[in-house]
Amino acid sequence: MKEASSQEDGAPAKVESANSLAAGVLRRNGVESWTRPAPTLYPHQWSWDSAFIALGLAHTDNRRATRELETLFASQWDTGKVPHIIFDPDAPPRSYFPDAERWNSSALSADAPSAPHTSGLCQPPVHAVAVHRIWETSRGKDERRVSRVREFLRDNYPRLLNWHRYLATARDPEESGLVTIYHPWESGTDNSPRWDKVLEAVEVGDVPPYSRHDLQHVADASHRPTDPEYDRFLWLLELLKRTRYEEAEIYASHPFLVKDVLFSAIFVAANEALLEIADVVDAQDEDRALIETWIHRGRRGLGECWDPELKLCMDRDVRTGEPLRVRTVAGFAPLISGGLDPGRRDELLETLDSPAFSGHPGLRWPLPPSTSPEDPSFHPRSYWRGPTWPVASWLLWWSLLRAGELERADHMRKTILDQLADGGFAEYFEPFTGEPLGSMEQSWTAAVALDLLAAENGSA
Ligand code: 2M8
Repeated sequence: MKEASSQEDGAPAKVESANSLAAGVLRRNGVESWTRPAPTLYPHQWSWDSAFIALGLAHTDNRRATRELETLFASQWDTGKVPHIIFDPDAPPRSYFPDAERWNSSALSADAPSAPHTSGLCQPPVHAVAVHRIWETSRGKDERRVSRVREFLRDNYPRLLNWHRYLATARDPEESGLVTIYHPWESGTDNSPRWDKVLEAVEVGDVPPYSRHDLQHVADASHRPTDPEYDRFLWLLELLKRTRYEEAEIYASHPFLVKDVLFSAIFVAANEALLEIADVVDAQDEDRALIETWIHRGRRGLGECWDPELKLCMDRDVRTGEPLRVRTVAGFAPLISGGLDPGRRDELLETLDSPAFSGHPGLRWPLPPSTSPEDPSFHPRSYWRGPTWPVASWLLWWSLLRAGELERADHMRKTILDQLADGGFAEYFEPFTGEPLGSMEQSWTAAVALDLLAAENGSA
């Protein structure tokens, strides 16, 4: 993606060409009404990938953006849960594991859709943010487009509200403002050291035999989670199946129950977007009051997870009540949830700029690695244990913008685009060498590039 460099300002041709490169990735990964996260590594529809994809498509193909989310929400469970994977029945056999058969969700739970099959987990709720972006990009366009998008908002508002209600109730029976996850896959940061302590305490039982397909699609197995990590992931899945994906039973018996601060912060930001969508569709006042409660509760909950020594926010083990003290990009959660007092905001920015994150002198690009290079668990090539993820950088850029930190945000936007100009639309990057890792044509990387490029044009 050499042409995407933003270093030289006022180069509309470069932006144009970067745009078409990013749009090309999404086109190639597209399957009828939705988009694969990556051509071979991830051949099904993933929940938060689709939200980011729709957010990017909002700038290039508004209709496809709405279809992406409609396809996803068509598989929403009766509980309101939006499943983390929707399995494509036409994907090549043995192309991804665990597959639909292993999840067996429609046979086990009356709440699951019968077709297409889905996983039994969920992922961070970026969806309302994407829907809001679709609305924003339609404004000022021709009246037919605006009314089509308004219609889309009307149709999907109840689905979004149900999804958020599920998270605020089933996933937070304590009303703490923090969302409980049942599996590292729900966090989206699968093998992050955030989960090490809780996973270590899980006694792995008899995992039915399996073979991993993910390792066939990456250049080096060390980029992906390890086999012992996979055994634990698969064991947790077996335990969830034993409960038939029943929320109350999971809460009573499951060994992995964690208050995830990144998930919770995205939930707050998504509730802010939902509040604006509620205005567009003239939702009832009770809805607005409810969404506002979730926002306040979330910010309060995140405030209680603050670690004054590390100057970051920490996840919490629900079963022990203990904070999980690891320095990762998730610690910037309060920046994402917004509404900070200036003191807390400054502390977070200080941590962001420090050698523990973007200020580390060895970094190829001054962008926050997924795990701090100063944390003992840091690994520069292993998935969420150290590499820089453009999608995580996007989240921080967007949060800086919302916090009114315009100069910083602009600098970060340019840096992300320079990283992509150098290494392409990879899934993640080695933070010191800048080497692209994982999948080389990752949809959400291309999608966030489209959003960043649109901001360059002043249209985001
Ligand atoms: C990764 O997760 C999947 C399992 O859900 C995997 O490793 O096989 C994560 O990066 C996750 O955040 C992402 O949604 C998914 C697809 O891109 O891949």
